[in-house]
Amino acid sequence: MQTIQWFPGHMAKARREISEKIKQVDLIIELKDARIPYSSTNPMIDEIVGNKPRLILLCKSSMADPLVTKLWIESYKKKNIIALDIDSITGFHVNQVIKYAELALKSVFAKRKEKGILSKTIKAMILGIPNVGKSTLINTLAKRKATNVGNKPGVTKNQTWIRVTDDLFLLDTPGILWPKFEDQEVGLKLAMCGSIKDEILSLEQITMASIEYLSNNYPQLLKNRYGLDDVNKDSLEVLEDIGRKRGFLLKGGVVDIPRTTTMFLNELRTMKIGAMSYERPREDWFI
Ligand SMILES: Nc1nc2c(ncn2[C@@H]2O[C@H](COP(=O)(O)OP(=O)(O)O)[C@@H](O)[C@H]2O)c(=O)[nH]1
Ligand SMILES: [Mg+2]
Repeated sequence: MQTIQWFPGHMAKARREISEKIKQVDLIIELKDARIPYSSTNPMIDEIVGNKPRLILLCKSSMADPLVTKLWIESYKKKNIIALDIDSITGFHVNQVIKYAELALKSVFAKRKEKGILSKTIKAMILGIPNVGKSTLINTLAKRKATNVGNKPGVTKNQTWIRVTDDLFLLDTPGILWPKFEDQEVGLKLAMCGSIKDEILSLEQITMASIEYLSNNYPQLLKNRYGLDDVNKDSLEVLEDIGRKRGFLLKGGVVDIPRTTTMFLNELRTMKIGAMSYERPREDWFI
C-alpha cells in the first residue's frame, strides 16, 4: 500500500506534474473504485482534466455489487460520460478498454480526419487516487502486448510509453491524485475498502460503521458468513456475536474485541463476506 502524505505542497506538486503530462496525451483514463465511485474520486478532477477527453473505468468490479455497478454505469450514460466496469485481476472487460477509449475519442478522430490525418493512434494517461488499481491495470494491459517504446517518432521523448495495441500508447507512470479525505464519510468508505492507512480512523470506528452498513444493506451476506440469526441490533452486539461464533473468547467468556475486529476487517476487505458496494449514485454527486 502506498503511504503518501498529502500535505498541501505535495498536492500542488501532484497537480502540476499531472497538468504537464496531460499536455502529452489525447485521453485521460480515470480510475475509480467500483465499490465507491464517488468517494474514490479526486475533488478537483474536473478542473485538472479540463476539456481533455476522458474515459472512466470502475475498477475492482468483481468486488462490487453488480446491481449497484449497473446503476453507476447508467448514471454516467445519462450524463454522456463514457464509463466501463472492469476487473484487472479477473480480466473482466479488460478487452473492452480500447473500444471504449476509441469511443471517448470520437470527436478527436473526426477532427483528425478533417485535417486529412487518418491515424487512430491514442496516447493515454492513467489517473486515480492511491490503491485504486492503476499499476495493476497497467501491468494487465502491458502483458497483452509488452513492448515498451522509448523514442518512437511522434511519441514524446524522455517518457516511457507502453504500447498496448498498435494504436494505444500508455504513459508508464500513472498520475496519482488525492482523495476527498477531508470528508469523514469518504474517509470511512476508503477505509472499508482498505484504501487508506488504518491510522487515520480507529479500527473499531471502521468496524462499527461497516457492521451497521452491512446490517442495513447486506444483512443476508453478514448472516451467512458468520452463521448469525439476527443482525438487526446494535453493531457492538453483532460484533460480539461474530466473535463468539468464531470462538474468539477471553477468560470468563468475554469476547476478544480487538481480535474479532481485525478478523472482520480483513474478511471485509478480502471479499470473504461477499461482493458489496458502499455507495449508490446520487443526483447531487456529479462525477
Ligand atoms: N480484486 C481486484 N483487486 C485489484 C484490482 N486492481 C487492483 N487490485 C488490488 O488493489 C491493490 C492496489 O492496486 P494497485 O494497482 O497497486 O493500485 P495503485 O496504487 O492505483 O497503483 C492491490 O492489492 C491490487 O492487487 C482489480 O481489478 N480487482
Ligand atoms: Mg501504483
